[in-house]
Amino acid sequence: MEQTRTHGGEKAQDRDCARDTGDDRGHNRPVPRRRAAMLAAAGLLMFGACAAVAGADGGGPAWSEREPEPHVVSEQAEFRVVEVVTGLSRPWGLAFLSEDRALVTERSGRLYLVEFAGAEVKRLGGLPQIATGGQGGLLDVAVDPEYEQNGWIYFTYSQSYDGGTGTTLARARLSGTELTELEELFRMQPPGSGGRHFGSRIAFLPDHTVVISIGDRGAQNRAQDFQDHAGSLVRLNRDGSVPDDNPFLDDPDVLDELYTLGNRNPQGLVLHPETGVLWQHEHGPRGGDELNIIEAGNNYGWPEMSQGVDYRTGEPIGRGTEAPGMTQPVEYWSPAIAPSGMAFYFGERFPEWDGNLFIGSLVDTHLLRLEIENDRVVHQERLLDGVLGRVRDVRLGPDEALYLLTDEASSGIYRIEPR
Ligand SMILES: [Ca+2]
Repeated sequence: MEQTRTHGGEKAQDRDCARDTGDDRGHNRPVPRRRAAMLAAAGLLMFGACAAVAGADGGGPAWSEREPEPHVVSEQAEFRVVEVVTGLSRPWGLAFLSEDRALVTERSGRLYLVEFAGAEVKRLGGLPQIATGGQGGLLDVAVDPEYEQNGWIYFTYSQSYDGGTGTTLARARLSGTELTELEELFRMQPPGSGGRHFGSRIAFLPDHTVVISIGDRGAQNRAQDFQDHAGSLVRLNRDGSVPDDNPFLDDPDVLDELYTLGNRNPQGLVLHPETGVLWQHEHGPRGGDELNIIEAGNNYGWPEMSQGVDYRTGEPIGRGTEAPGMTQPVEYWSPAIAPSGMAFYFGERFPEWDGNLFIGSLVDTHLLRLEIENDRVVHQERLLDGVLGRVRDVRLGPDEALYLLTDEASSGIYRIEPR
């Protein structure tokens, strides 16, 4: 059963990840300890197993009101965790359409509408052909900044074309439980082989252009090949055309869509709601996971430089930890945390957390809280360490609560709210 495979063994090096976990890195620990203890104590291990089977065979997710962690006392805030939806199989992205409706993707290629008011989860139809396998599948989902006027929903996925597999951005509108007016906006060129490093998050800049992150597809030198979309951020107009102020338009050696260069495998991308600055994180090799502040046209160094080292040899990457003309991360993590998902918290429900940045950790199964001053990380706190499992996505809800997706065979949507 998939769960056995997921939890098996030591942290997988990510060159092995497609085989070991179907994802970037496996668990550091066999099973999240407190989660296992909690499930056992609540007599819910059987429930969890059944939910996983239901998710895997198409039974799908179900509403839940369980409180896996009813009272957490942390450095700044007391909160509880409510499992809103259970039985998702490896969800990847979460996006709110309104106060009480959200979309959630499963990497398996399923898209669901979550209706909070009616406590319902509905599977949506009308998706394009998606190439699942390895780290690929249906990935991020995002809602147009002017959704109430135009109804557009954006999503990224891996797709087979031109003899390989690549990351694609598409949009569609929602009519009942069907996607309609599907438009493919962008596909990376060239595609790649294997199932690794597709990226991919979606964010909108203040001018409503869209930025997506694309991994190096497991071929590191592609990130410094500027005739190649792999290993970069790409910026587009919402209809897929190239904005007339993209940073490399006047450079014949660089593809017009490229917004940044030298990114390894970014799975976190979020706009700071007050400064309008784009923040990004990406997986490093062995160590060297990075938090970056994005500036148009910058080269973030992979694989010319990294704070991590070569998986196999333990030797420095490229020129080592710095290289001329390349941008250093704001923060890095060695050993790796395998970051995924990211949200700034601004809201009244957790005034203590105002302006903090929250990042999910896959390999260390926690939610990281970062305090930031003058664009530097000044303090870090691990929340829910080992409690829920691999954290795949983090979003700020319209209700000013934080929402998490876990990345397990039986996963959930979790709401963090004041106790
Ligand atoms: Ca870098």
